Amino acid sequence: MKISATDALLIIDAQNDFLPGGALAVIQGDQIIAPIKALFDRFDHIIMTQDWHPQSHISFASSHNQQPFAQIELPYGSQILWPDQCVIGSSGAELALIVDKAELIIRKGFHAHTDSYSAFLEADRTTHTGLAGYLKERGFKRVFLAGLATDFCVAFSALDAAAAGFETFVIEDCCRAIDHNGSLEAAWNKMFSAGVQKIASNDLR
Ligand code: VGL
Repeated sequence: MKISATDALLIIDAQNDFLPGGALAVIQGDQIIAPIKALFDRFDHIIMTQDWHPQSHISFASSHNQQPFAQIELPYGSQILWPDQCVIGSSGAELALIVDKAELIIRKGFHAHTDSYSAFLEADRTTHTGLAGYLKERGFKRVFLAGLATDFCVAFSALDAAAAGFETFVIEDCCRAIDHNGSLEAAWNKMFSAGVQKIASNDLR
């Protein structure tokens, strides 16, 4: 597949807390770094996201006296509770991948009472991050996703990218999953149903 000037590479949450040793370490999360770096020269346009939570964020188990991975009902729906991670200003929240060429770094999950796996729409499904408008205004047609984690922030972002009208691809070898209770398979099923395509970085020229 040939990359064109109207394609954007969207790198999701490549942050220290999601790498081995981090607060919510994704198994083999560090193995995405090399294949993503190999794509830097191939894409003209790179955009990144950064999870950016205030202390005592609503998605933190510690905010509810619960254990990580418990699930609770919130006004906007069901929420899995996570270890404290990507706290604003912490080293865990720092990007593990410095991309000089990145044209935009969009932060998400900064509202204390709403989580945001997606780079486009927060968990209330009504608050927009502005990313769809940004991509449209700049004339991008296709979005290629890489990052962490396949079954949460990557999948939610891919689904919303497709819903916003972008042709959407997930570069599988540039992602790793949390895979909690079958979440990886469920995420792929949802993505395929929505027309999201799975590709390998080797497919890109
Ligand atoms: C993520 C769980 C909680 C992710 C972020 O980046 O996929 N997953 N926060």
